Amino acid sequence: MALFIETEKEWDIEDLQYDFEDSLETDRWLDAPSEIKELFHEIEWNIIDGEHEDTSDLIHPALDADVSPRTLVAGPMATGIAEVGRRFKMDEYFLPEVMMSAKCMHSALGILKPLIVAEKSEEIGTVVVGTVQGDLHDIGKKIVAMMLEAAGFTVVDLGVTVPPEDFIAAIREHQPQIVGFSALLTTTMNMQWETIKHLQKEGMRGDVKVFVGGAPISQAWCDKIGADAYGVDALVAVEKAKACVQEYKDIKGGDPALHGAMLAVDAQRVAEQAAKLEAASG
Ligand code: B1M
Repeated sequence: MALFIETEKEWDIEDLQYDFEDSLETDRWLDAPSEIKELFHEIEWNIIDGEHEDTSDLIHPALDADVSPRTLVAGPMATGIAEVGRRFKMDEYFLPEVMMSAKCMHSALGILKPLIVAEKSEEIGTVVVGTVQGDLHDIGKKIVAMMLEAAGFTVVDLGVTVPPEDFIAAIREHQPQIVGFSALLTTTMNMQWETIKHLQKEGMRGDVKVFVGGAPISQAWCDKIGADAYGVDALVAVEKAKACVQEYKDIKGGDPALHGAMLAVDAQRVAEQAAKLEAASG
C-alpha cells in the first residue's frame, strides 16, 4: 500500500529560507516516518539548489520506500519550486538558477509520470491542453496533463507558446470535450482571453469546455473572460474535468449553467475541508 503524506496547504515558506538543518525543524510531514521526512527535505533542497544530476538519486529511494508518486509531486517538489519562485521574485535568484531548478522538476517528473499515468483504468474523455502563446512555462501544465491522464482522459498536449490557431486546429482534429489553457505570466494571461475570442469567432465555443489555470489566474479572471472552469491546482482541475464529462456532459461550453456547476464543485470542496478540520479538532 503506497504511502500518501499530506503537505499542508498553508505551509510556512520561511522554513525553507535558511538552510537544510533549519528546514528540518518544520512541522510539515509530521505524519511521515523520520527517514522519509528527511528524504523530503533533501528533495526540496535538491530543487532549490538545482542539482538535477542528483534528482533521480533522491526520487528512487522515496519510491522504494513506497511513497506515492503523487505525494512527491504535491509535497517536496511543490514546496521546493515555490521557494525558487520566491527567491527569483526577491532577486536572490536569477534566470540560470531558476532554469537549473526547472531541470530538476523535469527530471523528477520524467520518473514519476509513467507511474502516475499507469493508474489510468478507464477511458472517460479527451482533453487538449497547452501553454498559451508567448509563455514558456510548462511544469504545472505537465502535472495537470499527467493527472488528467491518470484519471482516464486521453490528453493531447500541444506544448508551450501555443497560438490560438493551433488550439483551434487541434480541437477540430481531436474533438475533445475540454480544452485547457495554462498561463504563468501576467503578460500572457490575456492570451487565454484571445484564444476564447478565436473560438467564438470560429463558432466553436459551444463545442468545447474551456479550462484555465496557472499562477496568476483566479476565479475572477475565469469569470471575466468567460471560461467555464478555473483549476487552482491539478487536483481541482481533474475533479472539475471529470464532472464536466460525467455529470455535465449535456451542458455546452460557455453556458452560465456550466459555470455555476463548476463553482459548486469548489463550494463542495470547501465544505468538505471544513468538515474534515472540524472532525480533526474534536
Ligand atoms: Co518564470 N516566472 N519566467 N521561469 N517562473 C514565474 C512565473 C514568476 C512568478 C517568478 C517570480 O517573479 N516570482 C514570474 C512571473 C511574474 C509575472 O508575470 N507577474 C516569472 C518570470 C518573470 C519569467 C520570465 C519573464 C523571466 C525573464 O525572462 N526575465 C521568463 C518568461 C519566459 C516566457 O515564458 N516567455 C521566465 C522563465 C522561466 C524559466 C524558463 C526559467 C522557468 C520555466 C521552465 C519550465 O516551465 N519549463 C521558470 C520558472 C520555473 C518559474 C517559477 C519559479 C516556477 C513555475 C513552476 O513551474 N511552478 C515561477 C514562480 C512561481 O510560479 N511561483 C516563475 C510549479 C508548478 C507546479 O506550479 O505552474 O503554478 P504552476 O502550476 C500549478 C497551478 O498553477 C495549476 O496546477 C499546477 C499544478 O498544481 N495549473 C493549472 C497550471 N496550469 C494549469 C492549467 C489548468 C488548470 C490548472 O487548466 C488548463
